[in-house]
Amino acid sequence: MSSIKVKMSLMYALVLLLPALAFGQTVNLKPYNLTATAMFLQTDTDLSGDIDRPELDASFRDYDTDRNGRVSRTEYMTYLSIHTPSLAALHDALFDIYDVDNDHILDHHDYDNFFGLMDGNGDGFVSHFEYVRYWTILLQDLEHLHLDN
Ligand SMILES: [Ca+2]
Ligand SMILES: [Ca+2]
Ligand SMILES: [Ca+2]
Ligand SMILES: [Ca+2]
Repeated sequence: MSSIKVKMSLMYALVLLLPALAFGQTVNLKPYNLTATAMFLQTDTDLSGDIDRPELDASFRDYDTDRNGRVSRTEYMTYLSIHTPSLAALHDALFDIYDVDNDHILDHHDYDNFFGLMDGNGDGFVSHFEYVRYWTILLQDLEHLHLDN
């Protein structure tokens, strides 16, 4: 299968996933590699097959409701409690992971650090493989916060 065809079929999977997220129903994030792939495709807006720093920055921009260039915990949680209320505990934990200096605000250096965590080979790009590997482990580690019993 060509990579374009793979991308198209993944886009289809993403479209199927989105309504559940949008309406805040109970969300099953398994299998994690598919969830991570859907997130990757949302972030890789130019479909280049990897995520660069501007794309990572842009992925956080929606949360910045007062447009001051920084994302406070309140902005982040307010935005996500509207879109995915059933995942509040997960999002709260993710904010702590993003917020490396623990000042409750997401800033440029927080994104630098997070990008570095995902960019396994340090070449300045987060490949699909690197992204899915990172997020699959992360979603597994945080399973107790989002998995229905
Ligand atoms: Ca890209
Ligand atoms: Ca802000
Ligand atoms: Ca911070
Ligand atoms: Ca890389």
